[in-house]
Amino acid sequence: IKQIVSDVNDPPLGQQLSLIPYPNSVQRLSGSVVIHDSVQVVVEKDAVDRQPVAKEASKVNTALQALENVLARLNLSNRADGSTKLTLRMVDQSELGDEGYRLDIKQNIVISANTETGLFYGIQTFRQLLPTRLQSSYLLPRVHIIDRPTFSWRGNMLDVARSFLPIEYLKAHIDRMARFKLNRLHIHLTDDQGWRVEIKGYPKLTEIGGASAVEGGRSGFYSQVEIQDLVSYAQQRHVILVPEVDLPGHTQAAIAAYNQLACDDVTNLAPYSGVKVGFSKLCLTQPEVIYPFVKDVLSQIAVLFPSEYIHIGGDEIKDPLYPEFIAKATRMVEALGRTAIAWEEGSVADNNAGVLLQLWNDKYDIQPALDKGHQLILSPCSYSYFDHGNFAGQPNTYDWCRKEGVPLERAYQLNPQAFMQVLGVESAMWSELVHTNATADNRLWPRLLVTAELGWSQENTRDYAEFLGRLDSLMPVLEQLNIQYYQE
Ligand code: TNX
Repeated sequence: IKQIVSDVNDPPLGQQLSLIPYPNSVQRLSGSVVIHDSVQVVVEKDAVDRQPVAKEASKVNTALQALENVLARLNLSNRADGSTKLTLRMVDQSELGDEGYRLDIKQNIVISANTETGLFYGIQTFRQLLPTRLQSSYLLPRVHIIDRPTFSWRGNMLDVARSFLPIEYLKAHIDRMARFKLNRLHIHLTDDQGWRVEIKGYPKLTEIGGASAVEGGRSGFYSQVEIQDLVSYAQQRHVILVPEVDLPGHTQAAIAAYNQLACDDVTNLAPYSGVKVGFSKLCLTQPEVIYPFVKDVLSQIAVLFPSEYIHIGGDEIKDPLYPEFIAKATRMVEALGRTAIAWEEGSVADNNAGVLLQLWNDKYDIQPALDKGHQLILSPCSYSYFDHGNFAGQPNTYDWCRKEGVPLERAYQLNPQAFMQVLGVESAMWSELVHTNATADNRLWPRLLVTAELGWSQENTRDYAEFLGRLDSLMPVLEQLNIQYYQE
């Protein structure tokens, strides 16, 4: 009994439940509910017609799968005579939005949502209320939770160009993100040091561009088949993959593969493995050479990544024709039926207001972009750059943006609600100095839980001391996910 009681996520009333991100509204009732060895899972169509409808199951597939996974890991069977009834209920309640849910734990358990995504997130919350270890029965606190995200964009960027990350790592990462309701994985696919995605008709991009990496980093590339597989893996976990092809700068890997993409007077055509930025560019005075290339690449990227967004980069380059290039590239993306994203520098171009701008430099003047009506993705480096140290002077980290690094508490101090026209938040892990899976884990976790909370939770539920307490209780979840997180 003692064992069971000590493991239950049921802190004293008045203290927050151990949940990250913290829900909008948590109403706790006294007492708890016990789940014995089995539950009875029921899928219902809506609040009016409370008949179990088997055919509706097809609409909640990913949620059901997630739930079955939770139950299986705890050795709970799903049986028609299960002692606790667990209902997934599709409802029509506008206050829950596209991703929100309601979780009621009383005698029985009901998760309601308007969408499959909402049900999926309700299950993630339910899961955090359960222990990770096997027990003979499970105690749950009695609660009513009503929850929906503050921001639609709750993202993380991985730079696979400087140093490659294997597809298995990306899959594990998607699983880890989904557990904390993160929903955008931005993959920085190309840069000076490598080109990581197969493009038909341009075999040298991956033969040559895929074979290089930053010194000490990993080379490699994803085939189109692998990307398709990854996309469906992410879809099942309600994560949207956001591909970035960094243009027109940060293109040495493409130039090393196809020399004609550089201007004729450029003599440095070799693959690059250093860490400098801002030295390479497509030859903007040769539109007849570069635009067909850009169009081919973006068109194939659009087919490979069916999601709404394509990121065209646009950072760190000086060229008089830069604004024109960005305007053209964002319109190409729009012609493909997608929303274009550019790093903040892209605001100088004559873009449509629908282009999203990703803010990265804390000191950037965003007013002109706001005036033009652009929505922002917030990645201000002094809070959100996870290639910076977990502490000042951490080996193999950058500190150009903030010499004290980006400790957990600093990351938590970003207040996205203080900005206008914000779509959401995204932390970025550049990989000039991140060459192994273990190092990636160390840079990403637990800081990514901050991103999850900033993107989801309301300002009035956020409290760093409480967050630390919740984090402490959720450490077994990080262990269960085999995360080699940074430990103070
Ligand atoms: C700046 S932020 C870059 C990257 C580097 C990063 C290192 C941005 C859009 N560009 O190319 O990897 O700093 O922290």
